[in-house]
Amino acid sequence: MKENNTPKTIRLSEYQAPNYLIDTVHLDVRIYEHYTDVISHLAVRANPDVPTASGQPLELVGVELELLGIEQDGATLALDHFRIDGEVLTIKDVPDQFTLLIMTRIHPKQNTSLEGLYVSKGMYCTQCEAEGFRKITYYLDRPDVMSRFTTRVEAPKQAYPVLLSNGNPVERGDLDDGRHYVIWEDPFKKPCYLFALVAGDLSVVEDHFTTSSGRDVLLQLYVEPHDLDKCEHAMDSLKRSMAWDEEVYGREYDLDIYMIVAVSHFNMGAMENKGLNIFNTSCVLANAKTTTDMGFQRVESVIAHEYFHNWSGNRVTCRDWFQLSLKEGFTVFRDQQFSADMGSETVNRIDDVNMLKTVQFAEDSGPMSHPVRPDSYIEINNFYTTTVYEKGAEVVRMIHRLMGKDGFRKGSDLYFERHDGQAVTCDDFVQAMEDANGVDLTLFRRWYSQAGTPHLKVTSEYVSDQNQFSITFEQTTLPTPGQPEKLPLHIPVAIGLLGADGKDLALQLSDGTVLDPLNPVLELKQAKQTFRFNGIKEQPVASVLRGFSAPVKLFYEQERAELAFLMSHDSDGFNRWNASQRLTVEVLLDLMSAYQEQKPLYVDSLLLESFRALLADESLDQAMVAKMLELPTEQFLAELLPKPVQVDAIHHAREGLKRELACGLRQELQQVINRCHMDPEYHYNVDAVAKRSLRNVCLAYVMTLADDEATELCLSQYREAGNMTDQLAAFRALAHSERSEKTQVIADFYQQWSSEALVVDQWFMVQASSPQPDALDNVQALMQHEAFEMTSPNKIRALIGAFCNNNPVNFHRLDGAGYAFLADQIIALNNINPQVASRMSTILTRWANYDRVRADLIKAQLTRIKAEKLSPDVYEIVSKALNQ
Ligand code: B3K
Ligand code: ZN
Repeated sequence: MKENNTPKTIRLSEYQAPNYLIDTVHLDVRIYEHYTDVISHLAVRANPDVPTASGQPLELVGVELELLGIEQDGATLALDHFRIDGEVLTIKDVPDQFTLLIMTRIHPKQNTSLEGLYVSKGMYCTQCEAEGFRKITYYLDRPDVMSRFTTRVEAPKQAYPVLLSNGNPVERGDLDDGRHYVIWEDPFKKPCYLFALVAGDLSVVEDHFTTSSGRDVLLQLYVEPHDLDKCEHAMDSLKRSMAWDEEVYGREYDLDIYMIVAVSHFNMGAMENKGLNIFNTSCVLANAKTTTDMGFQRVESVIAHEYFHNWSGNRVTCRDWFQLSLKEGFTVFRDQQFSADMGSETVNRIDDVNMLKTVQFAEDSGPMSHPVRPDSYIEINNFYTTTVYEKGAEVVRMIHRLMGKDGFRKGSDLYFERHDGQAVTCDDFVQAMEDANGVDLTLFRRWYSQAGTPHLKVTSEYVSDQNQFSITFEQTTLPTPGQPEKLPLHIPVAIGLLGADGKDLALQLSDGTVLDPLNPVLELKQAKQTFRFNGIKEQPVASVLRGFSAPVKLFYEQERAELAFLMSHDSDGFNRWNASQRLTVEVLLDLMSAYQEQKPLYVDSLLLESFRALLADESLDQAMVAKMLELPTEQFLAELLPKPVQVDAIHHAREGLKRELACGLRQELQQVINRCHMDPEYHYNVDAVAKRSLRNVCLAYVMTLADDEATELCLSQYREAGNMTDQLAAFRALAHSERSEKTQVIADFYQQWSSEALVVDQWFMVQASSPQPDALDNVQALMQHEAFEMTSPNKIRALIGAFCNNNPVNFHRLDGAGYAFLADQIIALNNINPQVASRMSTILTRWANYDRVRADLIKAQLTRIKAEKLSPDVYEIVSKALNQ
């Protein structure tokens, strides 16, 4: 663990190009029972682009390494020629060009940080992004140093028959003492964060892909033998991703082999190492029996995401870590486009926007708020955030909207061609878009540097005697840490005006501009702007920010009747759904007031009847109907509604609304359940997924009544389901109820699935998110369960993460027990896995959103954590949380 004596802030403004470059690296990694030796051969030269580089000392970084020896140009380096200060190895008096040989010893089996080289269930694997390579050897661990790597991996053959690294295998052989080796050569130069190595006893599934230019690529998926039946979907997703990137972006794969390895202990979803992706098992393994539809979707999108990085990230990489969104924002956008093309565009958009509004908006209004391109950090791992990823993707999406599909493609072609093999900046990306399209995006660039979610206040007016509809936008962004003043942004607002028949009216501005009927967009560039539409012969209903065309908070008052109208007529699927959400929120606000005033709950019949119509109409997109019926989550409402968050009122209003709707629509819900009957065979396609999601949304409603009939329905679905989507939906509905049958079902589910780690994660998650008052006691008891492991990020997320993130009413208990529980876990995890500990601690950064009592309780826990000896990861989050 790194210690935080004086955690240093790294600043973008202090970026300097490296004094030295490393042209080639040969790594010799020798795995022994108790330690691993790493012998690194480097070809180093002074950076010709830095005039002052020559004669400077060479400074390499290394963490937790035992240095066994160094040679420069073949001669052992005398002790007075180098020194080690903390993490820096400085070598004095180096020539302009020389070789270095560095021998180090590391202890992967003791590495629980899951960064660098570590062991997961007996298998050696690496995670080097962002700065894990320094835990393997001394190096210039920064992304603007790109080198050609060869890697020799050596290990006992019986225990580790599979030895992998980046690129192509060029040599293999047996050695004495039952050891063997393989040499890998990666022809592409890369930064060390893309280095990977695997040694283990793994089974492999193989396939092939022929690229557009006719090259054959061997595809390999390495898993534990027990998981061989869960590889098909990932392999299929990979082939579809490869074909899609050729078709949509003109990007072809460049090596002869593409390997994916599934690892159970992994901090994130997956890692795009060149030619050797390493995946969390949760993002690669899937089959009908063990994986929900949501799990299938996740596998498809993460497989695509990592594959797309081969161009957006690997061939063109980041100059420094402040530019992280250059590869992450762009690649998330690309995987979102891919998922939209594979399934339902609208449903994908709804899910992505929901997540953005719940998680990213919260981050952007708290103490960790930072621009898409941050200005500073203490620990870069803390900046793999939803702002860098998801808001970054929204920024790219806005460019896509402004350039249009073809213009965007011209821009991306130029970007890839111009910067292939380079480490570049977000600015270079925007520049390529500008140059390819002959446009000026100067103002638009502010999206990269300005933090915070813009508020967009909209007012409109219809003047009937002039046939004119005018709409006024006012944008403001609240101050964020380090940025007290905010400037107006360039905001594309997609818009439609609906006539009384529900059809879109033709849009012509008062200056004569006719908006493109296929993509009508207003471009805001000032703090306040009014647009006037002429020739509007009737009072229209405006549909604003269609497709969520910009990541802003929209404030536009519309009557409930208008929302109901949009809900059934808007030609934009996203806004149709959004109208139903807005109407639902209005009704929830009624119920929250009733709860607070202890009055009986009354549900506006407009919502009830709209839902009745949705349930009855089989001609509608059934996936959309399911989405519209899903109530906004408590976390979404906590972010959306005025502060302090009314934790209990939100919970009781939402539960009350579910029950009232279930009561009022019982018959219709039952009819949908009958109509969407369970299929004996599982198929993963748009229609089948839609049908299951609609059935299960209805099942959850019915079970809120928890009567005998509903319970029997759930029990029979639980028993008869032939796939995890249906089984888990029934399991969740029962486990979250007050019915006594649940005890048996919870025990039964574990018994059935105890040998499937990913299903056990679901089992933990369902119990951790139960709204019943015994949830925290159960979570605490489950921490002692045989399947729980404090060294497994998946288990921590499933139990501790699910309780603290997805169970607001229990986590925010007024006695503070939820907060104390989380703080205990953060303190324990700080020593085991700082990255995971730091992720968990972000939950406590939101104290300012809560009432005095809760805020004080959270702050007390933050203070308790801060008194510990902390990793820089946790230190950065906790200190920023306390200093807001
Ligand atoms: N690039 C990796 C994330 C690495 C996280 C380092 N803490 C996965 C991805 O975004 O594809
Ligand atoms: Zn990524």
